[in-house]
Amino acid sequence: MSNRYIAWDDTIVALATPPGVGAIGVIRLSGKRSFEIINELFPSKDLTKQASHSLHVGFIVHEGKPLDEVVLSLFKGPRSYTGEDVIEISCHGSPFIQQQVIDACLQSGARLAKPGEFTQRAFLNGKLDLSQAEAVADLIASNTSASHKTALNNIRGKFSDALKDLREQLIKFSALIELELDFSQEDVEFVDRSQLKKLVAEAIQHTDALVHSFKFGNVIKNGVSVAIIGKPNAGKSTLLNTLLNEDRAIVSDIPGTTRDTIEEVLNIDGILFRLIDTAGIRNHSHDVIENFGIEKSLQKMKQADMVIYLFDPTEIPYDELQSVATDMEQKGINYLLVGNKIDRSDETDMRMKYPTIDGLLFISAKNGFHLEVLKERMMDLVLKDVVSTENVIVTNARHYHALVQVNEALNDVMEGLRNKIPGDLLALDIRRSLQYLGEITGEITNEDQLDYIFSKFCIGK
Ligand SMILES: Nc1nc2c(ncn2[C@@H]2O[C@H](COP(=O)(O)OP(=O)(O)OP(=O)(O)O)[C@@H](O)[C@H]2O)c(=O)[nH]1
Ligand SMILES: [Mg+2]
Repeated sequence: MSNRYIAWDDTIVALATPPGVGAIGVIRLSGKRSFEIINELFPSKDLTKQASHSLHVGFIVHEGKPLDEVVLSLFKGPRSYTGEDVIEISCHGSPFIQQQVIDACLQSGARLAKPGEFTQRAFLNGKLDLSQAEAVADLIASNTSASHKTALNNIRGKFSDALKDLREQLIKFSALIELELDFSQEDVEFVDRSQLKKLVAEAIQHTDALVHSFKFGNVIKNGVSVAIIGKPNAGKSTLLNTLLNEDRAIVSDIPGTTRDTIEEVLNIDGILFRLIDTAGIRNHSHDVIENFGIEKSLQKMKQADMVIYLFDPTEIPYDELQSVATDMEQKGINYLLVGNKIDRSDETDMRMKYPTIDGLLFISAKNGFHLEVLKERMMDLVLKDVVSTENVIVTNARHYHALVQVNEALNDVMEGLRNKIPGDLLALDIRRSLQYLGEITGEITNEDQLDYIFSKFCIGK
């Protein structure tokens, strides 16, 4: 963490809580003149004489008019979120009062904060690294317990720690190479190449794991789309309703009931599954609308992260199910084969009907039998190819792309080591990987990139 703290000339102000009516609203100021500005509006006490990290109750008074009774929280820099002098004003939760307090601050010399400007200042003052700052944005946007947890982990710096370890590995490597370059005249190769190889192999493994975790990170952030596919009357809409615990889709014994796709979200253990009920697929239908629906079902099947193929085992012969499985396998689809309406037949008999098809699951969508097992299977499918790196998960696309570059550069180093290329060329690739790594934590970032990243925050953060 840096010891130099910058205090910007501009003192910024913004509402830190969501706009609208609430019990309280918090207005935040940060900058050189925070104390001076609020002191003018807060007649009860001289704030410049109060201790940092203290609370004060009193009225905000502007042009002789009391606006609201508030609680002030004082934070003197550098012991504050941004590293500057910060004051948080907790006022009553009416948008009208909040606007008046903000206006009073503006008239007294503050200016409105740009999106993410508080966090940007915190970053520039070394309070957070860039990946942590971005985690603040993720945390604010997170809507499941799983995404909340990863965002929190990232703020606590788990991700930065993982990157730091990686960086140390690379610096160690580059130091060894530079050492060899220094002595290159003497024509001795005293740096043990096998040791270098081991270092790079470790670093590659490290980045591989982080890169893989993005797939899961993305799942946590954006959810998993699950298309429920099958023939008319298989019970797809019934399954959707039972999973959601509500009568969302129309169910009837008339084949072809569902004409258009229906999407609803289901939260299983903190992961959002976007369930998509589709029109039943049959080979021949003379109904134009139904055909249109079927077309859409096939499209959804291709786009979904996961497909539940629901079938009535009393109606689907062995060969047909086998060819459905083969077809999805070939298309590279993640699928579950689920036999429905098992309340009407015998599970053992049905299993015997499909002797060589693995991973079959039998449920009753209508009475909820084995639905918990189905949910577990859905979860397993999500977690299938996740390589967990001590819970460090990459959720940010920018980090992911930079890590992919780091990985590529490292593979070039490895290739170079195998081909016994000279040390100065190896050093080049190593520097390239360090460069990309630095872009994640913000050690190496240009101003445009910074502005772009922080502009995606909302105002007041
Ligand atoms: N016995 C039994 N009947 C079921 C079960 N699940 C669904 N059904 C019945 O099967 C019929 C068709 O159910 P739907 O959920 O409408 O089937 P669907 O697959 O959505 O059909 P389409 O929208 O026409 O493609 C209805 O009469 C349901 O009550 C089950 O687990 N057991
Ligand atoms: Mg239906």
